[in-house]
This record gives sequence, structure tokens and C-alpha cells, in this order.
Amino acid sequence: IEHIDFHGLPALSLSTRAGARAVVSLFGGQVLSWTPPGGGERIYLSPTAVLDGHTPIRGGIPVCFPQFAAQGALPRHGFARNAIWQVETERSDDDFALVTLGLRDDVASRALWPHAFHVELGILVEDSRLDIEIEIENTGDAAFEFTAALHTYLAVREVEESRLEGLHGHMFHDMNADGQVMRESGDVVLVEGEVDRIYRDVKRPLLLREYDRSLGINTEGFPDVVVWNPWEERSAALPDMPNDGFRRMLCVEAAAAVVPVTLPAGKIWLGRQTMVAL
Ligand code: TA6
Repeated sequence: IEHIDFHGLPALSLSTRAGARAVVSLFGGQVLSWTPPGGGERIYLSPTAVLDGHTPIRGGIPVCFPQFAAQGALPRHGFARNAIWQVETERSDDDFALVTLGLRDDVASRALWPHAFHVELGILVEDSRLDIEIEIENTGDAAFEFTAALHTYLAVREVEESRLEGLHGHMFHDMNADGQVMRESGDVVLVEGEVDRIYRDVKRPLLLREYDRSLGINTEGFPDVVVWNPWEERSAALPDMPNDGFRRMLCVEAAAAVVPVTLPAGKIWLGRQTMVAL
């Protein structure tokens, strides 16, 4: 585990003897890169992402908390993605590297959201696996509600040739059609246009298949899966993504988005997303 400067942002580099590596920015508590041993990059980071330490970083794995998207009065996707996280623990061995980052309420967060909390984000690199665990603790004396997501931007060779398996039969809210509820009828989800969907109650593991590699995705605690690709027009309208950026990415996000989580005082909520490069 090394403390590095990533284009001006303080970051941690986690690596193993077998050659796995991940980069995590303290701004946002955001994974920016992950390469399993002997493999290519699995996380999309926009080449035109703004790395000024204020603007949310386009790409990587933004942490959306305490609000997913624009579901409430907070800034889009909450404030955790533009907060500075603290390093809480670092542990490593030849075979694994684990860091935990922490975020607590402060004057700025309380001005937006009047609750006391401690979020602990554990990032583990081991073998061909990247495991992210988020623990949200209510450190105040009254219950609060939140929505959250690990807004994972997966790197793909060519989005139109990628197939996402495991969502067949699931209900989803189509965010491109005013949240209309539909049932997934396909065996695989193919991206051939703008996609912004929240799949509910997903308990099965997912598999993202590409022509020469695959990625297994497992979650715990997060009931929903968000699948997002901005496609041509919206990608071109995003100032921090190249015009053809949408071809190189697919967001498959572990989320608690549809039904807010109510967390009583003193309690901890846990969510986990594990990705395995195949
Ligand atoms: O997770 C999907 C989504 O909520 C989309 O609606 C899309 O706008 C995306 O997130 C990116 O949001 P951002 O605020 O980072 O531009």
C-alpha cells in the first residue's frame, strides 16, 4: 500500500505480489482504477474527468450517500463523492491489500443533512477480486433515512458487444420513461441506446460478458442494481466525458435506491460489492 499523488489528488495504491492493483482517491473515497493480475483495466475513468478536488470525478466507483441521484433535496448523488475521506486502517500481505476509509459528519454535512454518522469504506484487493464494503453507522440519537449506491463505472472494450446476464425476470424502473415499471424479458441486457434503469430485489450474481473476458458481480445488503449508459447524445452533453466515452463504459451499480433505508440510532447498515475478473 503506497500513498501516491494521482494527477494532484492524494490517493492510495493497493497492490499484491501477483500483480493486482487498485488506486483509491481520498477525495470521494473513490476507486479510480483496478487491474487484476495479468489483466487489463476493469474500471472506467473518463480521460476528461475533472480532478480538481471539488468536482465529482467522472468514472471510477463514486460513493453515492446519503442520497442516490436526485431523489431528495440534497445535491445529486449526495455529498460523500465530493468529501475528503480519512484513511482509517491499512493492512497488507503478499496476497492482499486492504484499506479502510472513513467519513464522519461535520459542519458542512450537517448544513445539508442534520444527522450524525460514520461511514467506513473497506477496499480489498486479493487475487482477481475487488471487494468493497460500506458500513454506515448512525452515531446520533434519532433514526435517519438514506439511499446509497456504489456507482461503479465498468470499463468495457465495446459496450454494444457486452452482455449483462442475471437480470432476467426482474422488475425495473425505467428512469428514461419517468420511472415506469417494467419486467426484464431478455436473458441478457444489451446496451444499444441510452439506458438508465433501477432493477429491484436482485439476489442473483451478475455476469458481464465480453468477447474475451468476463466479470462476476456479487452484492450483499444492496437490494437494487442500477444499469446506466448515457449513449451518444447525453455523453456528448457531459463536459467531462469524451464524445465516444459511452462506448468504453457501463455503469452497473450496487444500490439501495428504490426504498430508503431507515437506520435507527446506534445501528450499522452494511453493503458489499464483490467483483471477480474472469
Ligand atoms: O446512476 C445513474 C444516474 O443516476 C443517471 O441518471 C446519470 O445521470 C448518472 O447517474 C450520472 O450522474 P452524475 O450526477 O454523476 O452526472
